[in-house]
Amino acid sequence: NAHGTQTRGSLIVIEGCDRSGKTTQCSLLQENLTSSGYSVKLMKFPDRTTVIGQMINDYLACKQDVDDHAVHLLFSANRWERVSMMLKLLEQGTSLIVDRYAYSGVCYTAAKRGFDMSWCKQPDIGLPRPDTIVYLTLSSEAAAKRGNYGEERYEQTDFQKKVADNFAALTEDSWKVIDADKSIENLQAELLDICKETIKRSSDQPLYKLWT
Ligand code: FDM
Repeated sequence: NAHGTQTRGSLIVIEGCDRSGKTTQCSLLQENLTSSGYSVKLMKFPDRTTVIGQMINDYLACKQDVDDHAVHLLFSANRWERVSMMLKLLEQGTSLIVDRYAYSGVCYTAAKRGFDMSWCKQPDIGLPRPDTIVYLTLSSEAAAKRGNYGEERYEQTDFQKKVADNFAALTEDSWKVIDADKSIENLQAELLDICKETIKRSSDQPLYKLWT
């Protein structure tokens, strides 16, 4: 900045249901921001590379059954085990583009019978609060045109509808809700603008804690 002091990076989260194009868009954001000279790191939750992430992966691949409460806590623990690294990077001025976060955690578990949003939020209270949350929406018709769901747990139409309803209920005013039913290039251009604006706006702002 103008005073030559180190400014922090931004925490930017991209959320959405399966097949909204999140992962493609996140990789493009990393490429485009990096080539424009920004310091950016891509992260994704669940992070399947850790021991906890391996347990989550086996659960999602239906290789292992885990109690619904326990797996919810594993997803949350998988975020907490990355917090110190995230804070360090942000402090060093690197912005993080995060593919799914606690909002997926809440919306997916709360789509199960017997779970409510308030219980689901508890273990993620206090995580670093994103500077921007983008929520990619896709109508069920537009989603159907993108082909079949994969083989993983949760990849069924009825369940995805409940997840989408939960996202709609969780959305706060500050969320940027974007219709993903457009070309990869047009969607990317919109997201790039949002990221650049966020990095500019939040560099001298404090980093808050989630749901506090
Ligand atoms: N998912 C993801 C959850 O159920 N809870 C969470 O906290 C997170 C981060 O895991 F169905 C679900 C969402 C999705 C599945 O995600 C795997 P990816 O993005 O397809 O790897």
